[in-house]
Amino acid sequence: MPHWALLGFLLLLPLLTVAELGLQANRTFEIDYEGDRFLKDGKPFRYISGSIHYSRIPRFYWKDRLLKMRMAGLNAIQTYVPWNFHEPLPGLYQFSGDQDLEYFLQLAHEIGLLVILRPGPYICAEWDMGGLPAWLLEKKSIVLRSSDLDYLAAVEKWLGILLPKVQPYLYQNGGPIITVQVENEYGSYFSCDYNYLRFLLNLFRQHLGKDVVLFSTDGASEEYLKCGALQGIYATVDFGTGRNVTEAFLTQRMAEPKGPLINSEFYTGWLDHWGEAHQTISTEKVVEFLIDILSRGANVDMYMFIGGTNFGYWNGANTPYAPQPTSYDYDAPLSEAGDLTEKYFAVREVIGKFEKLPEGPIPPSTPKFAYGKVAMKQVNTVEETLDILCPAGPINSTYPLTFVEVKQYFGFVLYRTTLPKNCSEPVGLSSFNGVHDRAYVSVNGVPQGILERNKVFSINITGKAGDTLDVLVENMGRINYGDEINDFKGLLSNLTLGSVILKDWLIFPLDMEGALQHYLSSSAACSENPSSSTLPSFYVGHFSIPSGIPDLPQDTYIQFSSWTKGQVWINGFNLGRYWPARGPQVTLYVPRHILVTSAPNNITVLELEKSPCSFQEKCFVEMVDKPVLDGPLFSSKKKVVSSS
Ligand code: NDJ
Repeated sequence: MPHWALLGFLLLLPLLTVAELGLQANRTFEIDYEGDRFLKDGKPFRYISGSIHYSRIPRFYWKDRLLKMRMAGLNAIQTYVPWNFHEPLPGLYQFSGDQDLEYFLQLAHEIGLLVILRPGPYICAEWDMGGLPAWLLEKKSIVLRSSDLDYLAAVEKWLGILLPKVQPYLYQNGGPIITVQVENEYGSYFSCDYNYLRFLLNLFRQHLGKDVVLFSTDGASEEYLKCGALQGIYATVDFGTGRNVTEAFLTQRMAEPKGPLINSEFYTGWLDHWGEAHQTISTEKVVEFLIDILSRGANVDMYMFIGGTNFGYWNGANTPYAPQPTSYDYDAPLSEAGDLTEKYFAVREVIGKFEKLPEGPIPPSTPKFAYGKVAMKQVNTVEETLDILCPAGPINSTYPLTFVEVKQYFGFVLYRTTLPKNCSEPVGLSSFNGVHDRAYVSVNGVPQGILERNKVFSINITGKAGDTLDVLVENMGRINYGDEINDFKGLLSNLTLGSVILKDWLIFPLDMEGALQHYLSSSAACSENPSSSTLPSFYVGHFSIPSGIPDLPQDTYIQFSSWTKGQVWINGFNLGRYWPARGPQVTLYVPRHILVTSAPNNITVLELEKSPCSFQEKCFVEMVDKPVLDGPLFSSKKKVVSSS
């Protein structure tokens, strides 16, 4: 049986139970300070790892991606655990399906990959609020990532759930986890609170025992290590192709004069923002630096080896406020969709110079299928759907409340009031930059314009006294890096009309998934009198998987030519945000496991600005077989960035 087939066969076997993992004794993984290396079962060991975030890949594809990583010659993977992915509400824990961390760890183990686990609690990662749950902000003045007592209490409770789950998967206990990171780039954060790090260290030791190697990661400069490194936690650094490798490792040596050299994040690509050119790093640079790092006997994790997708609302943002798009392709060796790239083969070849590569074929890229154009119909505006979107009815408040105050953490909230005076001539509606993050404004169902955080603070509106003013506010993703991670959403300050403060709001927290169920279960009759295609509205379309073509359904990409900005679901699965009008991302990845062959597939689109649909024209989305992450608004091809 070829090696590849054997791997497949092994994967069909029931995965090891926690108890069985525990039976494998006498396994050790430790730091050899004298030898500047790790020892695994007493023998010198160096890891060549790749980052994969299970939260960005559907469970359906975990095995495929992990096998490709193993076949690249990696002996380890590195992954974050995003707290907010597992505890969406205080005390509500989710660890099944796409959130089944233990299954992911077992798979890695079966495939022969060790695991470097990064449970945070803060992770950064271009992930909403760096993985911290937004409900922490219910205490308005909370100092996150510090010894703030409420923060510590929440962390203690969470890690008390998480760490006992991963403890059986430690290498010493028969599992794949060789090292565990404490916090993430803590030295980049303002609070510099050693008591907080000591608190975490104690918690990790209490739950994971004394033997596991705990480490920290910081940018490779003395300044970062000052607040990020702590005695008892092994200090590592991260750097990309913009750095001098010797100098970068010397900074690690300032904190750790002896022990293994480790680059915990060697950047194979870089992150994107809406409205900026797609970032790439050339294969040549990656190869040159990887050879340099490995030649020194250093340990390395390639960040990312596969980036995956910010499905739903999971993207984060940088400052000044710049949200990241849905794709987290990262220009990594495996594409967002798990395809083998030129970079993959080049990296594999480099690894092959240092380690024996596993034998057998590499799993192929998954085929993509262009299902073609799908006709879309406007069904209702958001305003027309309020009964379904907000069945409990609105909250009354003299002044606007934030998302957290109405316990809506993601998506959209509609703020409604009436105009206190006639505005027959245009009057300024001003937000004082209190709109987080984007507000779609209408008066009596007539679109007036868009307010946007850090960009558009005021628009002119017209209407009559007593008219309904609707302000639909979108949360575009919370800041994940830097000192402003307490990122409240909604209307954070009053809106004024001319010099008058607007009061007496009706606040509708919107349950989009509820509306989805409605559009999935009903035949979604079009509204009798479809309103303007420039009001935030739902659109629905259906497509069937062609019969007679083998191996369908296959993965695809959904393209929004002439659409502007919104959110899209297929068969109820929230694929994420589209915004071709700002770019650079133009298509969204559609994994095949969400498609069905037994019935037409339902596409529901929430277009927030302007759709191409009108009474006369037909409008479409299109299912294509190639991704476009570097849209036409940005001409620069293959821009090489220097990362820290
Ligand atoms: O540890 C961080 C990781 O989670 C380090 N990074 C990564 C970039 O992908 C990722 O967030 C940094 N991000 S330093 C900040 C970038 C600011 C533009």
